[in-house]
Amino acid sequence: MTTLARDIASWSLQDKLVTLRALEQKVLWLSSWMIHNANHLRENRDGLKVGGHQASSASVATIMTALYFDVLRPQDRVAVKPHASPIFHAIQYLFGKQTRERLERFRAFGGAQSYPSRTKDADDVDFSTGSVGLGVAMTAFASLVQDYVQLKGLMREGAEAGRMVAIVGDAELDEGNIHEALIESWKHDIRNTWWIIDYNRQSLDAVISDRLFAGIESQFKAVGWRVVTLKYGKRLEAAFRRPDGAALRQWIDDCPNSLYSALVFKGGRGWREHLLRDLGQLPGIRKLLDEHDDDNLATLMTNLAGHDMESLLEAFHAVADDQRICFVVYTIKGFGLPFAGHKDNHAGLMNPDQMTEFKRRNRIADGAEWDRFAGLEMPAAELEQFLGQVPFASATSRRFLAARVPVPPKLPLSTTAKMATQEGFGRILADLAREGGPLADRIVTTSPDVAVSTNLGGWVNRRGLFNRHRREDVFSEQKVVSAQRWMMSPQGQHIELGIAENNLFILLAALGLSHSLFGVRLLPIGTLYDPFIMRGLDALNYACYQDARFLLVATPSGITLAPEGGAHQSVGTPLIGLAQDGLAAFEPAFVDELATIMDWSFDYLQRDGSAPVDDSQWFHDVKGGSVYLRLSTRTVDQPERGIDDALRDAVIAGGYWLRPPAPGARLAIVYTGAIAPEAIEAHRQILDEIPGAGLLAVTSADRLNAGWHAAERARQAGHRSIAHVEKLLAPLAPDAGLVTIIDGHPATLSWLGGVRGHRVRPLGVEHFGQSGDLPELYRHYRLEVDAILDACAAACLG
Ligand SMILES: Cc1ncc(C[n+]2csc(CCOP(=O)(O)OP(=O)(O)O)c2C)c(N)n1
Ligand SMILES: [Mg+2]
Repeated sequence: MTTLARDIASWSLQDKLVTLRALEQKVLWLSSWMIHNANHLRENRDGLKVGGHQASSASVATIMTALYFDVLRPQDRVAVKPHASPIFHAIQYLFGKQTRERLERFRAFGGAQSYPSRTKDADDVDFSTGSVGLGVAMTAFASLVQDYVQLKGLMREGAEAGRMVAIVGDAELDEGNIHEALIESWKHDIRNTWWIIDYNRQSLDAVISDRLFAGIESQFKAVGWRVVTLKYGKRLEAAFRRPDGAALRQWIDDCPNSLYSALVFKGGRGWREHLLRDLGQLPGIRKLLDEHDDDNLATLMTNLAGHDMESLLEAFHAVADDQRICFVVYTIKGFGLPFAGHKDNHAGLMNPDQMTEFKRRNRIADGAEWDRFAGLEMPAAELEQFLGQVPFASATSRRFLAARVPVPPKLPLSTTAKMATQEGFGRILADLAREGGPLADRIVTTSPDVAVSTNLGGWVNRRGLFNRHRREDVFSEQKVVSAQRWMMSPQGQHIELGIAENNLFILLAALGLSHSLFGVRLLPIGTLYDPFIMRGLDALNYACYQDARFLLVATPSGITLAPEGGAHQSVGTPLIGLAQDGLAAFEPAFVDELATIMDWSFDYLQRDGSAPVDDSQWFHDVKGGSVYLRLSTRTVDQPERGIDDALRDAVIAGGYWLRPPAPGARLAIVYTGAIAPEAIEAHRQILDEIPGAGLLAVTSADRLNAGWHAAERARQAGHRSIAHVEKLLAPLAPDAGLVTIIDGHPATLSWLGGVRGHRVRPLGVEHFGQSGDLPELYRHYRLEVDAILDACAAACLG
């Protein structure tokens, strides 16, 4: 290449192609070497497999080179298929945004992550991936959120809408959550979304059935996606234009996936043998075979569009509109590596001999393995010049900081003497909607078809449904009386989803990252029935893993939903609340507690996840996180009281004495949530026999537990620290008994015995499935007053 102009905008296509091919070669080298180094050259102290996916990475080396070094703009956001993580890190390394040390420590502590991670990687991952399918859907919902903030005029001045791009493994399309998201993409008419399918026709175990893709293409089209299929590269296209080329095209089109893959692996001789046998009678084909030696024939026959830089650039740059697009890009798993096309190559690694050969082919000298430009034909200075002007890398930072939304010291609260926490939640939001203000304006609610039945109706009536397109509520236009007014517009603040809990959690992930992705702080609230958390649990975990911030309101819950049916009872969710990192779980019994918790949550959601934290501190209390409220439809008597600062702090720390124990008391009843009336009544009765017995209200087993662990860790590090739960239990006699009770798994509270060595009689639900009314169910599951009294007797007997 001649000396190039300084401004790459004026480069010819040919110069750009030469440069991009060089970078592609380097990206493939670095990704392969990174994995090789981790598996073969680094000390392995535990004998465990390190792994990494050389073949899956090679499959997208060309696509990702085209995207990152030419097509993408800084405002674009990408979900990279999980097992192409090495390619992503190699690209960032070439941009100077990833260190050599972290590449050397790929999959090691503190090194580049196995799968791209927003929170654990240092090189600007947009969307974490790992659990296949979730990152793909994330791009569609991120685009919806971009529309939400843009149409409300909240984006930064001059900010342009980005494209949300997913690089998708073809087997990811087997994940149901993708199809759930597709339906939502149609309903919300999502735009600016590209799903680029790495169609290597291989999954982990197998070669994919040939018939699959025809179906998938029609599915995309049915929900308004443009499907762009990129099958053959320029060389093959040229061969098809030669005499008898049409027959060659037909032959490849008809070639079963598994045969094509096998021939890719076998190489030139294999191709020749089959082509001679099937098309040898055609003079054009014979001529073509004569002109190509085995290596050239293999190169020609594997010239799929996904490995042809020119075809890819042409297709990506041809897009001039914002319609959602699915690119089906034909690729070869392991392209350019010795196990290309082999059906067992998913976890395959080049052995040291193969690596030596690969290194020789890449013209890399010993010691130059990590060099950014070693072995490339282009001068390093020209490559640097190019890299310095790549549009995607031009932004200094692609992560934004959004101003905090001020949270009032108290939320509006209009309680009645008897109320359920679910009803209280609905009222608080409806009051917020009516009173307005900055907090109300940044709340966005969403629900998978249970907005009304989780008491969001009042809020939605006032704030409306969000949609890019304005749609009147036909019932209201027709003057049909209804409690719900469902007007849709870009101003609306409720995003209605179909019944798909995966979508709920992935949308919450996208809404809950709006501050970082788009510089606009949103306070997302998602509602669903508590048992269906399990339906979307992986997606919930995914949202938390990315440090998205949202309030999850799950109601009704437990067996207390009673006649609504055994199938809807949730037993294990309190344990999910206890165990899920990044999610502070609460289960208030009373509405004033709920209001206190919600008020705190709006602040907690906005705490800075990147804030430094030391040994003396409680990790999530500093960094903030998301919040899960487990609520109930059971109406209970509300206490007449004001919540002062001390009570507020205790509710947030996880518990307070509703009836304080006498010093040295031998017994305490500890309850959580809607079972409060039984605990209160049992406590009243037990006072005759044990006058000093206490009644402990646990608003958050999760926060009590986390605070306890935090205090213990701080002490181990030499700091003075006493946990809230330790202070709470301090007045009790050392051999006191605790009777714990929750409408959920008893292990949620039974750990309290470990705090000071108290004996515990845990009550709760272990089996589920019966429906009935509350007295029947509480008797059946032994949550009624008598069961508590029996447990108290047992606890006192020791
Ligand atoms: C939810 C989930 N299930 C299983 C896996 C394990 N897994 C990782 S990659 C993969 C197959 C990927 O095939 P494909 O998407 O076609 O990618 P390719 O390796 O062909 O590029 C599987 C099953 C996973 N990461 N996530
Ligand atoms: Mg595949």
